[in-house]
Amino acid sequence: MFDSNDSFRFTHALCRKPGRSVRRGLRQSNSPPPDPVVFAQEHALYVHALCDSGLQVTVLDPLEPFPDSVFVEDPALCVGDAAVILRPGDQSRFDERDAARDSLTPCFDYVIDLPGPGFVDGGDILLTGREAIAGISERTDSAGLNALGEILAEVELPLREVSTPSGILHLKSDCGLLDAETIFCTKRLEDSGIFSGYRVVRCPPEEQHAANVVRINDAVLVRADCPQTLDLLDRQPFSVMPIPVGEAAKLDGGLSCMSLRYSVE
Ligand code: CIR
Repeated sequence: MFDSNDSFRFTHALCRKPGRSVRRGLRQSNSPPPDPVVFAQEHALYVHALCDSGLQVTVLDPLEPFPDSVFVEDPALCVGDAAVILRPGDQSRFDERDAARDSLTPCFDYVIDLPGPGFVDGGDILLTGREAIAGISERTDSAGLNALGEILAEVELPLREVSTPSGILHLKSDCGLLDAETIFCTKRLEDSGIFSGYRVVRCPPEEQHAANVVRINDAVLVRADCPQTLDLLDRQPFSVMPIPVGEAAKLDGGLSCMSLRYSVE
């Protein structure tokens, strides 16, 4: 059964190094592609921070045929002692699910394939202390969320379907969990009303790209290039770890998407 602490207390994480092909990753803007060497350096700092926050981290080798495979959060969802293998909504990423299944099978008691025909990206699922908030987006549809809801019901975790406002790639591009009942998010996401009933800390308007924070045990990972956010979260009861993610950001990636966090009893 899902416990509210499972939303931010973890013992392990799984990451995958970016490959040379990361240059060809999906991106919404015409910004220059990421530099694979700098991306690898930033990724190493990210892994280091996960270790510093108390996690035992498995770092998988690059998967060159899949330019976006560094973003391991999208093809799988870890909930308690189960891993759900999702159905990524962009065709170029769909078969990342096979690699996700291979790497998660040794780590989990239960590995469950999300049945088709729908699609779900992990970036659209925010696990709080009491539910999975699941955003319909360009990558995630109702059929996928209905199937996921049935799986999560087995661990007594309700799934609540919401709309990711248009222009936002994934629900979690604009939010992150600070504790089981507190969400950090942009004004546009707060204004959509989906977090009513939660405590909300609003991201500084000049730093909307900082919203995707990741709480891990007694630390929170925050983008290093967002001074107002670092300052704001420094006043909360956890330590703040600034992490450079400039290259991931060129592919619309952030902090949560580069790891799958889970707990082993
Ligand atoms: C993509 O478009 O799928 C990747 N370039 C970025 C994925 C980022 N994932 C996430 O925020 N969960």
